[in-house]
Amino acid sequence: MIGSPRRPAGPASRPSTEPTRAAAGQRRRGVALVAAGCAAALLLTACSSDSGSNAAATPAAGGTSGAAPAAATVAGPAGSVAAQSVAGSSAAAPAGAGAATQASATAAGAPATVKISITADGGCAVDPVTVPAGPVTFKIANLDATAVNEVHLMDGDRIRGERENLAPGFDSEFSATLDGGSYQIYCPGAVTENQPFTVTGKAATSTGDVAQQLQQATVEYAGYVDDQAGFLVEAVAKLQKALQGKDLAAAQQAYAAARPFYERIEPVAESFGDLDPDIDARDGDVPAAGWKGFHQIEKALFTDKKIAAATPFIAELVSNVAKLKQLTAQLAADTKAGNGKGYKPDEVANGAASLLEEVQKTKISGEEERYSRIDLVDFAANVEGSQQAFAALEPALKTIDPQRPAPITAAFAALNKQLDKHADTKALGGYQPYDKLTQADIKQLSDALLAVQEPLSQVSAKVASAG
Ligand SMILES: [Cu+2]
Repeated sequence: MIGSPRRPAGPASRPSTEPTRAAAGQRRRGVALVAAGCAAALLLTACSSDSGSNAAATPAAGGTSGAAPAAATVAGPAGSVAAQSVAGSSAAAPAGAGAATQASATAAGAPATVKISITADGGCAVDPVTVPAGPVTFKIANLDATAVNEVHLMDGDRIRGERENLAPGFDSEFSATLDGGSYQIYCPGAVTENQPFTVTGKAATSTGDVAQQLQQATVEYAGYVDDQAGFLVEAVAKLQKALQGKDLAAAQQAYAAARPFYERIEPVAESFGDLDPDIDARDGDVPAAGWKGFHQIEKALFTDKKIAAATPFIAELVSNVAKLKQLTAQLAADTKAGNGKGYKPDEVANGAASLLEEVQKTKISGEEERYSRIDLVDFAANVEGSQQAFAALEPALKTIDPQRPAPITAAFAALNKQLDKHADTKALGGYQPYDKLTQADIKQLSDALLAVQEPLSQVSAKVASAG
């Protein structure tokens, strides 16, 4: 969370009478949704919410497919400019178009379907690897793999859609509207982690209209945020389960596994009144009696080393992340509907900048994860969230000011390179513990961070004056 002093958590509520629409078409497994009525604009409006709950459906395992991991032909134009993406669960899941054949012959207007099968031998088979431009539904089945449990559709550095935490025996899907070009299917941990994926033809000719591109950026970012909130709900459910057991190391793992999903979208949570401090306050941020959430659990698991000390806090965390998911789903639906209650382009830009401020304030100083020392996990997650917000805006930025995006992209790459130096697959959360870094390491990270912050901070002004 962002360091104190905290902004006033005003309950300036913006009541919504609309039912949530984002749950429609969702096939996320075991996601508890809380019905709450509140649509707030990112970073500008705070709102309170109340809850009632209902659980989402849990679809069963997907069917097998004898998918062929063929080498793709990279036929599309390079440097694809994607238009009209609606990544993630906020997109209504279209009915599957049966057989996934090469070139996915579909009836006019029907979405192409791509099957991705994850198997225990490290396979991540994509079928077909070429589809025509337009709406595409990716149906992902984890048949029996424990080492590979996520799939990302990458457009350069941009995550156009993804599914994480896909346990063996489960399936899921996401949809995106793709323009012609070269993409990658990224399956971390698979024998072949990156596979080319080609989209032929053109989905929609971009008019170059800045307002439309900016609107598109908000829809894309809203989908990203809503996806992360969904993953957070799943990861916190796993943490709850671990806290019902006796395995301290497993509980610590579950804690570390849940953190990135929150840290990637933290500015959004901060726009919802007390939700951020309730989920992510550190000791001293709030009056001691009201301190709850992740970091109470962190202290119990890493300092007290007692699962029992953590259990009193988990139920409320589960309920608060469910509230966050509900709010992000509503925001995604509003953004897509263009009803004026969704994200604004400058909010996306400000969110990107504020995630890096978050790094500067609480990660470089090493105070966020002071008991577990997984600060670099949060650091990397803040950077990813920032980069995704920037990437969503990039097509519009190119229209507004063609020279502007390239140095920011390069600075992000340099920062990620610094972070990669500290990646450690054996360490909790996948990064070296923060107390193992030298002063020189921290200085390098801080300098690389500043090199992104500087040009990125000018983006929101550009976006605001264009919009
Ligand atoms: Cu935080």
